Amino acid sequence: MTAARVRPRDVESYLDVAAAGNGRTGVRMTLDLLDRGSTFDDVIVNLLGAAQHEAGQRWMRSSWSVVEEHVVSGVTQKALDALSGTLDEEPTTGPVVVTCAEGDWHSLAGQMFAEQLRGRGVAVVFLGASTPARQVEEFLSRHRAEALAISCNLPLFFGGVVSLVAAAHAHGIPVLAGGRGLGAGPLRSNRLGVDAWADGIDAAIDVLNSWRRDPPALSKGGALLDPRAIELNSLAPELGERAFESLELRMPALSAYNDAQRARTLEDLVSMVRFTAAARMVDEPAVLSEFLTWLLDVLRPRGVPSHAVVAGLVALEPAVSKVDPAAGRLVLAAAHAAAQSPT
Ligand code: B12
Repeated sequence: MTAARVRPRDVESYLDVAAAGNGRTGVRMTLDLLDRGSTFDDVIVNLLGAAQHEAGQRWMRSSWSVVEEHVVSGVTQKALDALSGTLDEEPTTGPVVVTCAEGDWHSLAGQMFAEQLRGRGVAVVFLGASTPARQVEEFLSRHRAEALAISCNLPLFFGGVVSLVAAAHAHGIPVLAGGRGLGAGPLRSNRLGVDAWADGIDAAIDVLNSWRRDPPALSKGGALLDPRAIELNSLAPELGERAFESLELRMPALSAYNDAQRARTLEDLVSMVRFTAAARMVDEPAVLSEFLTWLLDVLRPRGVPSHAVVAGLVALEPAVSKVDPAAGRLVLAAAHAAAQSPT
């Protein structure tokens, strides 16, 4: 039998059954691919991961609602658990504790990585979604761990990553981090005090093996984030509301918005402040510009023009500058860039 790699049409078929809520068939399709010779990693990344990614794209294009995304994620959870149940070899290394930073509810990404580790013979304790650092520290004080692996899926949780690093270092445990929130290179992780960043399972296994031979020197405590960035993050709801009020004076169209539209606009303003704070925490403007590119892509199919985003940024700038002048400059630069984007 020749080993079958997961193909794009497998992802399409999986999404059809998963979106219909057909968990049993979704699980069977997943296990069949494994039986036909696809590797464990291939099924996790190229079937389940690709399906989850496509669910996000369909939600973004407004062709699916949150309902379909939730239904597909539920089936993926079952499929992932079933895959995990096929592993019968005793682990040979570890344990590694895998967790999501506080606030981050994208447990599936963390669990996919956790199962990939198990598939490579590493004993894993997966703590799940959003875990407060103090409780992780308490757990690490009672359980031996070779490393703490953090899954960070949005830059909004950088503060949580820093607290987790401090929690692990307090017990002499090195920290590995990954996930889409940390970007495509080690820069963000380095600035957050993480000991190593990895883009996937192969690099992660290399790091863990090298730490076993040569344990890394650990810093005491976590990274020192700019206190103005931390303050900006905690003031985000207040600054968003202030900008909303000034936006109402400048954009008469806002008075015709219904309650739901007003709430979403306020939410977007608060997110703009939070992503600005995250960009400042790692000193990387791309954190804000990537968020704004994503926001424009989300709002376009929902009929919100790019000049509304520009107006939001302009309304935010004075209040943001008062807390953190460097962040104010980031917001202005982002407004100029957003003004060039297609409406
Ligand atoms: C399902 C989902 C949710 C579910 C999560 C359910 C769950 N139990 O996980 C729920 C409904 C909770 C959710 C909520 C939100 N979500 Co969401 N979500 C998704 C979706 C569709 C799939 C996520 C997923 O299953 N990932 C699993 C796989 C696909 O992730 P992966 O990154 O490929 O994982 C691999 C690697 O990253 C790596 N890895 C992961 N962790 C680690 C760790 C280490 C150490 C290493 C080495 C590697 C590693 O290994 C994994 C396996 O190979 C994504 C779309 C996407 N493209 O990811 C959006 C997405 C991430 N969400 C998004 C958003 C906006 C949100 C919300 C803010 C929405 C809202 N307004 O409420 C909230 C935030 C909630 C929170 N506080 O966390 C956006 C983020 C946009 C951005 N700016 O970056 C996305 C991209 C959707 C989109 N296309 O717009 N979401």
